[in-house]
Amino acid sequence: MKDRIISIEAMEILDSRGNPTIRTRVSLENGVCGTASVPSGASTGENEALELRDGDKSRYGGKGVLKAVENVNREIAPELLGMTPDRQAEIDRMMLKLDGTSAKSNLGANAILSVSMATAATAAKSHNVPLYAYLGGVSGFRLPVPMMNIINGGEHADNSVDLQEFMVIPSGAPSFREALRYGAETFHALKKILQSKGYATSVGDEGGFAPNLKSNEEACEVIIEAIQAAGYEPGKDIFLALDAAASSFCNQGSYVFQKSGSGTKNSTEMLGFYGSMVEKYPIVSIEDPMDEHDWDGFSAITKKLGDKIQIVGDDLFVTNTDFVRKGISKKAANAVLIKLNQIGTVSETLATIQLCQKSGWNYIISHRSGETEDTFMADFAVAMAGGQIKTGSASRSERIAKYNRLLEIEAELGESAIFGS
Ligand code: 2PG
Ligand code: MG
Repeated sequence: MKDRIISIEAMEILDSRGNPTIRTRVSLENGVCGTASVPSGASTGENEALELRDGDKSRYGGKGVLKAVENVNREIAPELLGMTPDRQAEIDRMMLKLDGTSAKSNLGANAILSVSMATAATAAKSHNVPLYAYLGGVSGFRLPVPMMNIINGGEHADNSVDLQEFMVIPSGAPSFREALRYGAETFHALKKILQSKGYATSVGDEGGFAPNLKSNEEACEVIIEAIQAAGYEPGKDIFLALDAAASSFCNQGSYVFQKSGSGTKNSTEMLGFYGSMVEKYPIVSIEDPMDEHDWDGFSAITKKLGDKIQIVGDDLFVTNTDFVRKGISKKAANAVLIKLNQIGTVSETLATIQLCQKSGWNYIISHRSGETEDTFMADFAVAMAGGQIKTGSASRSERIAKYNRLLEIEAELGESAIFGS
């Protein structure tokens, strides 16, 4: 057979923050090859699969990934040579077995995921179909609504904003292409508004502005102003979403709004804070409103707001079926943020998505704050048909690459494309 894997080669590349990450190429006997690059988070959940770094301070401050590269080239590759790349489940299972730990701490989740994704990309090419069609089959035609993070705070920006992400969701648009335009026009209007108020318009890790605003409320206010200035109606054409990433400002059960200097809140006070934000602004989704250990806080906010808005677990669930199952039984959220590198294989990510589908929960395919030009996740979002993607603002090429790929897919699907959830 000519579609057997003849080589798997990894290399160290840089991500959008200038930190090392891993890219792997899978090559077949028939000349087809596919590559994939792995992203990296900053506000990571404690239970994420292990991202293997060299720890050698003389290179990249210890962040090199040469061990992970070697694990692909010397440990994983020899096991998989001769297989066909469309045996995704088997290939992923073999890597899990070879690693032998629940956190993928022997080989590194970055090493394993790079092979897992590159395998899928190569299989699609070998079958001569686009990646979204290979992964999604006949259901791969739903374009996601973009959740565009236009104000960055928390660990993603050096400013006075505590909450990590303020996003716009242009779900009133008729198509992905139009939604992207609504979002990009709002982003440009926001720039002018921030300039007129004397704020900086430099951008954070995900391409959103990172001004030194006076409060979290002011972030929503300026976004509402920008939506209107761009000619859209907040709460009809464009909605708001937050990712608090609350684990990043929680200290021993207290939520410390240190960056803005606006004091400390307990879980109940946080509930009041979100309640009033949702009353004041057209917020339709809040991610990680509480610390990842605060399961009761998550259940309380879901009870209070879960029938009106989406409550998303990111650090809480780390794309892991064990934690999502716990969340379902505790009614701790109603949606899951999906990040391939939190769990480390395509197959396990699919299992988490299938659990969401079975349980009637929403799911959002997400980038990481450290990204590359790889567009796997754009195809993956269309294939998984969940109708939502979170991949940053309307700037920085590593974010735009995903949006441009979605534009391409929408054009290719033509009238078969369906937009949104
Ligand atoms: C998040 C992500 C992506 P990071 O918290 O949702 O926006 O950030 O990759 O830093 O975990
Ligand atoms: Mg998050």
